[in-house]
Amino acid sequence: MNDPVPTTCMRCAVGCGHLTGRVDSGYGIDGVRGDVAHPTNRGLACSRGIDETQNPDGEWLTRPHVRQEGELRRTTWDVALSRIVDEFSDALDRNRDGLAVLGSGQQTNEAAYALGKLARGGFGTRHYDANTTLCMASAVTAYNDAFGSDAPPPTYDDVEDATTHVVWGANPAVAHPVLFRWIVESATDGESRLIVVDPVETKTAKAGDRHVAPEPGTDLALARAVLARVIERGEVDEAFVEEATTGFGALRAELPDPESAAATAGVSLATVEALVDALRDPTLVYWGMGVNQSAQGTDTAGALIDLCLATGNMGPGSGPFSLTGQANSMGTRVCSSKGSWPGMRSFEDPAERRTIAEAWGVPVERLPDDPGPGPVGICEAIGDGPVEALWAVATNPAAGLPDASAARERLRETFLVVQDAFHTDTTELADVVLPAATWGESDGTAMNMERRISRVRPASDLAPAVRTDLDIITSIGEALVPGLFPATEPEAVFDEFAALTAGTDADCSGVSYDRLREERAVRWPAPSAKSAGGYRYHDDGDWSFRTPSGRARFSTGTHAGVPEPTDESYPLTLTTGRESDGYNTGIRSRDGDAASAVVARVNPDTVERLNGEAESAGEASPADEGEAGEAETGEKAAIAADETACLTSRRGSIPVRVTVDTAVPAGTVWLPIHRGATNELTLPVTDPRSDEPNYKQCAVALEPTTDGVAAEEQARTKPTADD
Ligand SMILES: Nc1nc2c(c(=O)[nH]1)N[C@H]1C(S)=C(S)[C@@H](COP(=O)(O)OP(=O)(O)OC[C@H]3O[C@@H](n4cnc5c(=O)[nH]c(N)nc54)[C@H](O)[C@@H]3O)O[C@H]1N2
Ligand SMILES: Nc1nc2c(c(=O)[nH]1)N[C@H]1C(S)=C(S)[C@@H](COP(=O)(O)OP(=O)(O)OC[C@H]3O[C@@H](n4cnc5c(=O)[nH]c(N)nc54)[C@H](O)[C@@H]3O)O[C@H]1N2
Ligand code: SF4
Ligand SMILES: [Mo]
Repeated sequence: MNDPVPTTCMRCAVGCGHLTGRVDSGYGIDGVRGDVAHPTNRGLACSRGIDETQNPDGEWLTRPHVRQEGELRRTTWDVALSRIVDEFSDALDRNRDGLAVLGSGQQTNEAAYALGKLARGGFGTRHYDANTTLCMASAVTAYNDAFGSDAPPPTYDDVEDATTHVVWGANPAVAHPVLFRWIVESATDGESRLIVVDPVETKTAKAGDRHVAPEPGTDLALARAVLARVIERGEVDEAFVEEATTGFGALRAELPDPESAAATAGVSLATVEALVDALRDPTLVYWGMGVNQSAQGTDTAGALIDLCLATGNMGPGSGPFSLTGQANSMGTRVCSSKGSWPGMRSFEDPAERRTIAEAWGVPVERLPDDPGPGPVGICEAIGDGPVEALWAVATNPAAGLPDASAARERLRETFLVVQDAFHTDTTELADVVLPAATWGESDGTAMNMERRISRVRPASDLAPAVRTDLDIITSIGEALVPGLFPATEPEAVFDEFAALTAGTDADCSGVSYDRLREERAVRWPAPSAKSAGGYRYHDDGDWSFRTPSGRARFSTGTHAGVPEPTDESYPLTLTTGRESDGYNTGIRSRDGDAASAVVARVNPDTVERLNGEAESAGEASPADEGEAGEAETGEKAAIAADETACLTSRRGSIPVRVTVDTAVPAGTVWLPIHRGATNELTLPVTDPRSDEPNYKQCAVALEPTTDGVAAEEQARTKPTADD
């Protein structure tokens, strides 16, 4: 590898430092490996992080396109940008909220900051959000509720010191491999242990000492059962609760009895006892999408924080540690003006709004005073609200949003600008497509899940018609809001952002590109050029949370049931998750299999039960009611391993290839999220506190077909309304 460039992996929020090789001539990168000098990973890296960075699948965008006479046609940047400027200014003239913007945790801080500045300070729209709301918003809301500030208190340094590791609704063996290695190393040390809470027996669960398998969507009941037993057994850390928290009495009064809550979760009391036992040792509670992506995601994340607070599992070697997903999802939280102003300043606080407006040189009335309805709500505001134009940057909502067919219909209705590095499900619907630089081509910074800022550096020149996100955003900004971007170079934009965070909880003002060159990565809060953050809220042995009382707050959420329970017509629960070799909507990892059916993992008992029921129903299996139920031979259709079947929810119907797998519990169907078809089935219900969708449970029916063609046909003809 000649002259390797130190950079940060942009595939997940572990935030490993990589060294990227330059090609001798032309564009592209030549080899990627872990950076031994990087303080986060010390040379470690995972194979997918490397493969997908150096050799992504996907069809690159190389030129701007505009839609003419119904077709996307190649064009010049001048034509594309002037079309955008005309349409955006028309939309803004009618209603500031008529222009919607969607950003991403896959942009650099510099691009995310600039996009937020333009959306909120330049356009003044409420309808701005990012794909990070599909991901981390419930954790963010729960942290703010509990601590008066976002982001996990612990850091990676605490992993080594923990004795109990509880991984709840996350599969880091697949999603965060390098972190998972540290967790396993710590959990196999002496008396240490790894407990995994997941309905599915995942790779992470298989590696654990105990697998707790609740019924899908009952985590809040389980967490409350554990807390109720902590109290009954006298395991509360009274001194910590007394000194550093509020609201324990109110929570206690709301707690269910442990037996009934455990029964709701489908978990034995012995399992609850084992969790109580384990929490007596220094414990890190990690969680992921199995918790956040729920209509009660905020309450469930809050209940995990409550468990840590009540058992005194706060402080080095312990605490609530949400596993951030996308590489720069944390950066989006700190700098993008999505749910809080830069530096995590409160959105609703008029004084903070004035500070930001002054710094940006815009009238304070232009800045919205609420952060808007989230990506699902923004999409619904096309048609049902004022949204006339939508600009999607580094996100693929046509595949990533729940109830994706309905979302696609709406996206078709609006003037849609898509800024991406690859052709996606969303570029297909776009009116203007802008080819952007991606991993290995951009300059800037990213923040990992433990608050560490690290440089992202290009190892390749840009292809001739490709431009960086920051360049595109500031160009559109300059045309529509002249003077908004006095600085357009990444380093100057970083400095502008960092200065705005001075004195805030997420103080990055002591971080500069020069410092990052020296140290590779620095954790915030870093108020001076020498300081860097560690465990939060715990200074010199005293607790100081960012709430008005200075104490952490318990929450009171109780389990309310899943939003779409199973019933006779839709008797199974669909859940969705990640695979090792797939990435989100699969744009960089779909290996030409778009035409094949999505693989659905199903327990063999489920298959047997469905076939048995169909047979004993005598007259017909459910599919026979459709047109393609019976083979021409007249044989009764049945669901079978490695055969195609039809998976239907109230939103839609797709062909799937059935894989029989005992890791998936009976009554559940598991689909990977990496294919566009998956979200045709999912439910657009969101957590009212965080706006995060309930991606992890909805009711579905699995029905046999006779062959793949029949399944396609059946999927298309199946009535999708609630019939
Ligand atoms: N290989 C790979 N790595 C990735 C990504 C990727 O796409 N591929 N994406 C990145 C991103 S953006 C993110 S957000 C992270 C996500 O990382 P994770 O949160 O680990 O991802 P998921 O697989 O979506 O969900 C985690 C687990 O939740 C479980 N689950 C489902 N329903 C329930 C439930 O009701 N209760 C409980 N307790 N668990 C449940 C699923 O079975 C699954 O194992 O991964 C990041 N890393
Ligand atoms: N059913 C179900 N749905 C889910 C989830 C689930 O668990 N289940 N998980 C949700 C989660 S956690 C997430 S994070 C979302 C992700 O949802 P999306 O944002 O819709 O999906 P991604 O595939 O991450 O899309 C990111 C896009 O950014 C582009 N890109 C990458 N780098 C750059 C860059 O530097 N510049 C530009 N302009 N473009 C770039 C990629 O090519 C890709 O098209 O999906 C959500 N959807
Ligand atoms: S663990 Fe995450 S950040 Fe590290 S190399 Fe793998 S994908 Fe990249
Ligand atoms: Mo995510």
